[in-house]
Amino acid sequence: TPPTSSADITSFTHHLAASSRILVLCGAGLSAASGLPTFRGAGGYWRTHSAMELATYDAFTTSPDLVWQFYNYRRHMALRAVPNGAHYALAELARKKGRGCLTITQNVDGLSQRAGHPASRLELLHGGLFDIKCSGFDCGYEQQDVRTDPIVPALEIKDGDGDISSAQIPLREIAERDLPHCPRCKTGLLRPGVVWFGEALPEATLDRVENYMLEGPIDLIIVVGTSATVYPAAGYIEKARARGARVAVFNTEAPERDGGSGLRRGDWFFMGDAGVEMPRAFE
Ligand code: BJW
Repeated sequence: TPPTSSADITSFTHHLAASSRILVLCGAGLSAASGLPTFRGAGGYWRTHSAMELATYDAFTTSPDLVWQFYNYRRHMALRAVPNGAHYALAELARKKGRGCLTITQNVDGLSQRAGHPASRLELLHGGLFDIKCSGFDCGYEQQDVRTDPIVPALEIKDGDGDISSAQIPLREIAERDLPHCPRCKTGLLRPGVVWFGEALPEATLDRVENYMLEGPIDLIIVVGTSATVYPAAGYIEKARARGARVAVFNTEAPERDGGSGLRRGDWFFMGDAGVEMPRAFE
């Protein structure tokens, strides 16, 4: 697929300006320019484990210390990272369009919020890295925006530790009693407030997205930095098409032409780093 030509950019700019109801779907590629790894592809490994395999409830029950080291590392990296041009471009679009733009993100890193994206126009489909909740079945304890790093002393990443995401460095063994425990029930382990495979997405969030969809036709869906392989998130592309939307994709790689999430005639495709391409296309 050829990168978008300048004529395409002009047609996109016009459509963007004329659109009164926009949906934006974000994925890990949005934060790639901020130095945070994506899930699939070369960067999607943490030590010898695929990020996909660690982001599961099964992994947490069998190796809570491994999974906590993975999330503690990602919290640490996300706190040090800064938003890039794409986060800022989307935050500005959201402010400019007001109720005429809704951003739905699969990302948990908090970078859109830190770029000043209005919270009322941002839906977090997969939770947040800085939310914690009790993993005990009947406790229900949860807390938002806990930025303590490390989350408990045993998980501290010291400067001399090197790159602990690399399998070259021996992984510390951490006793279960030193992992984060629930302050309410005292027995349950705390877990990150993110949505793992097989878990339900937050219902109120899904409702708000659904309501926005049903309030009227959608003029445009902007799809940025996502492989569009995880549902229900990926399904919003087709839902928006069905509500009349044209599709603009920002990605370093061309989506497969599989009919589903693939490109169609009339779509825009901006190939390259979203951190560079989005500010340019939004000018
Ligand atoms: C760049 C770039 C640069 C790189 N610039 N671009 C329908 C059909 C089939 C299956 C299902 C279905 N509905 C549900 C399912 C099951 C399942 C699912 O989707 N499976 C599929 C794999 C087939 N879904 C679920 O289980 C969901 N739950 C659910 O449906 O519950 C139902 C239920 C109801 C009631 C009760 C109980 C249950 C939950 C899904 C949760 C996903 N969780 C994760 C982990 C989150 C926590 C964490 O961060 O650790 O979410 S998995 C992981 O994938 C993470 C991401 O948000 C998500 C999506 O990945 P993303 O963002 O697209 O990243 P990548 O790496 O895949 O792609 C990056 C892209 O960026 C690439 O395209 C690059 O080219 C590009 N890129 N650099 C621009 N610089």
